Amino acid sequence: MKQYRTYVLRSAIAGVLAVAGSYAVSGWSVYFVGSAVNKLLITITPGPVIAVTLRTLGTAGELVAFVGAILLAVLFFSIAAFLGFERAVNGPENAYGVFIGGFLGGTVSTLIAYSLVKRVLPALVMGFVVGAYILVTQFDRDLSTDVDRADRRTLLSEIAFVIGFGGVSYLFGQQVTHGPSPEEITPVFSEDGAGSKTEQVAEAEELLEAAEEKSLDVRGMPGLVSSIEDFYEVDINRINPDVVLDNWALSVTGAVEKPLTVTYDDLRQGPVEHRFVTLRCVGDPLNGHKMDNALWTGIPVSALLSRADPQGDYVMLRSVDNYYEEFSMAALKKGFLAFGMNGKTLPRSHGYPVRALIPGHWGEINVKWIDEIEILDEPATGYWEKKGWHGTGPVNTVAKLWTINHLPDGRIEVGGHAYAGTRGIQSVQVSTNAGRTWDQATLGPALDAEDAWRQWVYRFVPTQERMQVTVRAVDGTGRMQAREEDDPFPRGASGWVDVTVFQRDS
Ligand SMILES: Nc1nc2c(c(=O)[nH]1)N[C@H]1C(S)=C(S)[C@@H](COP(=O)(O)O)O[C@H]1N2
Ligand SMILES: [Mo]
Repeated sequence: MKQYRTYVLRSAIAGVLAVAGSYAVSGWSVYFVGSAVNKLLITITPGPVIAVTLRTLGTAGELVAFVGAILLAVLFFSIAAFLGFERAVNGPENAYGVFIGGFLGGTVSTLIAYSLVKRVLPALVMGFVVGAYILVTQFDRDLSTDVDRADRRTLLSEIAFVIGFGGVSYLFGQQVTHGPSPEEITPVFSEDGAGSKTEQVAEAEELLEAAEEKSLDVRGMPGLVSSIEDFYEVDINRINPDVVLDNWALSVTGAVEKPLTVTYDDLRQGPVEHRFVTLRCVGDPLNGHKMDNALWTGIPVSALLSRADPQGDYVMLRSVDNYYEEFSMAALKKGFLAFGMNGKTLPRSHGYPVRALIPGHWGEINVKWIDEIEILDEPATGYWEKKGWHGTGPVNTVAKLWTINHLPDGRIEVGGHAYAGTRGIQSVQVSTNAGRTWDQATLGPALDAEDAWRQWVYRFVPTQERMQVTVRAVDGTGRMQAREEDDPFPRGASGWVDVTVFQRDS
């Protein structure tokens, strides 16, 4: 029975090899088995448990879940390998017996892998790794002896092999992960399409240039348009979906007269528009940076809706990452379906191939990787709302203080961005005496857009070593930014941004 321990250890080794092999071919993608198990865990764990874990452990919780998922994946394939070893050891004492063992371990592994990642090639690779390991270790086994010192030495060399294999797989996986992401460098309409389409790119570039010129020239201040790399990102999964266009379509379903499914190419037929749209996450801290603005290229949602003839007052947007958010039909009708960002193809991180943009609402209903627009008769509960958030409505008004400069003439220059969704920004006010008196900040030029932020700047002569600068915005309806302070959870941060500024850089 001493051999039993050897086979448990070898099974564990096979499990590690299988997961490493998966990383080698799939890299850091949804087809990596660790990611698939992670997703499975998220799906079967009750929402409240996830919510509590995330709130108590923060992103560390995500990491714990991810490491747990990888260990669980190793366990799955160890069990498959163990079945194979068991057959190889207890079956006929000849090459045929060994072969049966290898075949069994490999096949079970392939089936498990396929049921998890739903891709043939990565599944076959994992099955092959497990099967081959069983064959190689069992063929030169002296069937008559137990584990002795010599066998222990082979085990050590096998462990060394695992480490080597893991390292090589890691390198391969990194290659797969960090190969050039094609979308980020491809113009939203490439030149080999219909000739007129390059016009779209020219239009986008012109708009971006004009926006650049409108940006305030204040040292260190982010521009009116965020770059693709700097645009904040919030995802429910650690690894973003990697959508293959052949397997993707967008459907309008539910309470509609004419259910509809369109392909990527259909969508891009137009009517194509470019819109500046600002997004802000409901989880963004009062003076945080989960707020950005980009130029998006796409089509109005209404172009699709009119063809489907929807009958309900609510909608659930669904996505390939199992994300779903519900809100009103009225808001959806003004929405936009974007396949381009800043003149480029929409990058994977921001929802390739298509994302929703709903004017004036919190970021969460701007569903990325969208594949279904389900029209509902009755309200329902979205992903974040199940976890206690209320982030499907219009954004709160906010003025951020992001930039502080000490000018050569001794004055202090403060500035930032203000956003109130479709209400727009009427003014930004600054106080340097704890709110006793207020002054108007200078607003930067507005973009030609219904849902975009504004920049502001204010300069003052410091009268004290240390000064408290408070800033607040008034929205386009004349309403003052709410004064009561509140955390982002559950309805978005509120209060006025308050920053202490020192007279001199020290
Ligand atoms: N499919 C999907 N869509 C999603 C999310 C997600 O995790 N999955 N996150 C949402 C949240 S909470 C926000 S704030 C915005 C962020 O968009 P960005 O990552 O492009 O900035 O996307 C929303 N859309
Ligand atoms: Mo968000």
